[in-house]
Amino acid sequence: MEKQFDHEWQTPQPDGSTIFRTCAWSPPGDHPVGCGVELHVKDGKLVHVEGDETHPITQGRLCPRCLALKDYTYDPKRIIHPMKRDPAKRGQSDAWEQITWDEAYEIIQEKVADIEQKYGREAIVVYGGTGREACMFYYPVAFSVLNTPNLCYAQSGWSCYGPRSSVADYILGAGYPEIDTGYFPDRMDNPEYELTEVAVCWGKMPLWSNGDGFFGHSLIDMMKRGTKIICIDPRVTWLGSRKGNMTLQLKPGTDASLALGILNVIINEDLYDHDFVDNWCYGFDELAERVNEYPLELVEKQTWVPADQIRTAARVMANAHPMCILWGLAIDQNKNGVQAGHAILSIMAITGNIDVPGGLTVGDPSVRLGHWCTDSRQYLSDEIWEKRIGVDKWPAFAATMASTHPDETLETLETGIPYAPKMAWINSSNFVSATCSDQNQRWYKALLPMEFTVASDLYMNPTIEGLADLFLPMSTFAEHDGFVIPYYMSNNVWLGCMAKAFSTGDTKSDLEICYEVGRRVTPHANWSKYNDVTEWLEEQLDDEPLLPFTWDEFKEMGVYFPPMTYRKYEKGMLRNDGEPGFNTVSGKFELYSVLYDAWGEDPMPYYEEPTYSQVSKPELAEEYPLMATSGARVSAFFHSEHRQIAKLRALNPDPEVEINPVTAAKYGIQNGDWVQVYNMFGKGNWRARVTPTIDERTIHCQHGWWFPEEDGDAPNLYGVFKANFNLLVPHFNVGNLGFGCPAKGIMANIRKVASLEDQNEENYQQVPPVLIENHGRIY
Ligand SMILES: Nc1nc2c(c(=O)[nH]1)N[C@H]1C(S)=C(S)[C@@H](COP(=O)(O)OP(=O)(O)OC[C@H]3O[C@@H](n4cnc5c(=O)[nH]c(N)nc54)[C@H](O)[C@@H]3O)O[C@H]1N2
Ligand SMILES: Nc1nc2c(c(=O)[nH]1)N[C@H]1C(S)=C(S)[C@@H](COP(=O)(O)OP(=O)(O)OC[C@H]3O[C@@H](n4cnc5c(=O)[nH]c(N)nc54)[C@H](O)[C@@H]3O)O[C@H]1N2
Ligand SMILES: [Mo]
Repeated sequence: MEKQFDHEWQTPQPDGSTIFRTCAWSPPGDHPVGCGVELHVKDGKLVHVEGDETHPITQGRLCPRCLALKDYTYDPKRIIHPMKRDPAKRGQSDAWEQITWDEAYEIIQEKVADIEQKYGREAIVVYGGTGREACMFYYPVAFSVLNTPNLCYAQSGWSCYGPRSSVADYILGAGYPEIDTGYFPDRMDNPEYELTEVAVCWGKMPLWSNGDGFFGHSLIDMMKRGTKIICIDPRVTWLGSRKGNMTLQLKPGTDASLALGILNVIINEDLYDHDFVDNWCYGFDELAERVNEYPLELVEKQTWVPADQIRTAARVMANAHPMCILWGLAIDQNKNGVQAGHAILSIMAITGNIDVPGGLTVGDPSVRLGHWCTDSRQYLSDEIWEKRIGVDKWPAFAATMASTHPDETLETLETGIPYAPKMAWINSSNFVSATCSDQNQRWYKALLPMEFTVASDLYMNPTIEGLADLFLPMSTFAEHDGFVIPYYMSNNVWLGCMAKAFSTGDTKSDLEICYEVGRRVTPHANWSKYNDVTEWLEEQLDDEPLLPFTWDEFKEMGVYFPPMTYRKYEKGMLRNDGEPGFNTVSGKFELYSVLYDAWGEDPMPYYEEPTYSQVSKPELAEEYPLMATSGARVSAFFHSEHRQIAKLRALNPDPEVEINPVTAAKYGIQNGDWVQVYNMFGKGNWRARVTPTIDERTIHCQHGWWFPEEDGDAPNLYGVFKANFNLLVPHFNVGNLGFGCPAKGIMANIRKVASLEDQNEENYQQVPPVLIENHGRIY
């Protein structure tokens, strides 16, 4: 088929090198934004990286992580051969031994057979992290490769994307919706597209994060055409401070109250879209009643945002057409986040901005590339699927998430109830240590007794050093073939081709590992039927009528935009039965959730104060007078990745805590001083960045820190417990449906310390691995 725009896969150069054009996804770290890169390759080696100006979305722009790909690829610390280690020597960095892939596969085969025979395959748990390419394969790794129902994303309350996707599913009947930035080959110039008048970045900072497939700089393209931005954030960001834009600087964790306050203004000032509400919404009267419980004076008290600012923002949002809210991670990392998300989507619905040009696009369910991910479940019997850990207590969670419940998984590891996991497969997560878990030492201790642990990664990290017995070395996106699927198939507005440009060492992709291991250990599943992974890639395209091209043709195309249709709810394109409306129980957008009602949850959005705040715990207010938030993204790093790449580390050499100058002065802290941040759960040290962009009552800590330059042996494990915000975050601070955690809103205090090493008498280094007792369930 014809290409949709000018693209050349390979361009030979006069000096004998070749320029390859491909779409990036991690590894190394990135969400599926599919940034267009030009890889200059000579004699099979990467010599230079540029942005691809012919890429229709990124148009030549790249972040520093892609620009540092050469350093990342050839760093001597990168692991490019499989390695094994005696389980008795976990935590010893010099005990690894290089092996071949055949030996690695043999070990896996033998161990899986042994675990199966002794305990059953459900004793294997696969641990996966955020939306890298691996996340499209970790469900297959569990279901069709290892044939276990237990795939675990370990962050407490599945607090990333899972909550937002589930809310969208429950009340909108669709996958995670995102702002429309013109998903046509000619993008915003297409006559069907309309420019968003006002875009609201709500707990999301896309310029640094480019979350889940959305290229954040599209907002800059839109601002150049006239879009105005409202930021809802405890920190004033670059976007929020541009002329004509505005920031509502809220107290962390109070988003649901603010959203209800905004709804109050829109409904009581009659600023809503009557036509959309009358025809396509369910439960408006109940919502109108509920918002009256949130007068702006109360909302101001709860959120710290002045009432007149809330009123102004609500009016601007309601009067702008189209308007779109980009809702981010702060909605997930909040036990009240399901309600915040419900209220935010309700603002979009009643202002008539769902699935309209320039509004919030709803995924077209007929564009399905990526369905291999969930299809892999067919290879599990119903009997073994029933053994999925911890979901029986969380029916709402079980309805939308094909994984274990993270908090329950930790308790199962600790107690052996209902059965004891015995083998771990760590796939794309450095979770035990730096990032994707809370109360990290509990996870570390709970995983130490595994009989066998495999990890696949590109570099050594604290989790693998502390726990693994087998290391499978991975290829970067530039070193293998694959698809880039923004929004992980829930909203396939465009698709990217990842075409191999060169290779390094003995590295393999997640797909190649699935193929090789799957054929060996689960022959009844699909992997045995292909002769190589290219056949598998071909089949994915063959299966999709809306993707009329072969794998080889796709390489030459680079990017493909499937047909884009707006207002699909009017055309019968969203419901399984083909009728107009939304794919929900009521057939409408549910301002009142029928499902929540069935699950015993309040069917309407409501506000709940963070569990650990000065308001909820007045007795601790003096001891912990500040609200801490964490993990706002920076361009140098993707979570715990990239700390060993000198060029990137130079951009952000130390873990940082942002403190307002007034607060800093009160504590005698100067810019650049080391500061201990602590609360009743834990502590760590960060370097002060004193800045007026953060509220006086709030501090912000970076996440994901470890120090590849430090001693890797346990208990130090590359210093991973020295500046680790997740030690301050408890487990089981989830909402009624099983989602959320307080990583973006928890009480804490600060004190000046001498250095990173100055951790006080209860130094975590001296008493590992377990420092926090099991707090159990805290509601
Ligand atoms: N305090 C605090 N903590 C947070 C957050 C926060 O905001 N605040 N954010 C949380 C969120 S939203 C998330 S999603 C988690 C993320 O947490 P994780 O996903 O666990 O992120 P990393 O710690 O970077 O671990 C990923 C590992 O996978 C490797 N890797 C990269 N790409 C691939 C690949 O394609 N295949 C394989 N096999 N390996 C790969 C990397 O080298 C790295 O070692 O962190 C959470 N932690
Ligand atoms: N460079 C880089 N990009 C990344 C990642 C990375 O590690 N590095 N991680 C990826 C992952 S897994 C994810 S989930 C996304 C997340 O990306 P985003 O959804 O953009 O989330 P964050 O960057 O965590 O936070 C966004 C903003 O929320 C603000 N915020 C903090 N607390 C609150 C609160 O309580 N309420 C509100 N309204 N705002 C709050 C922060 O100050 C910050 O400016 O980024 C992805 N992209
Ligand atoms: Mo995430």
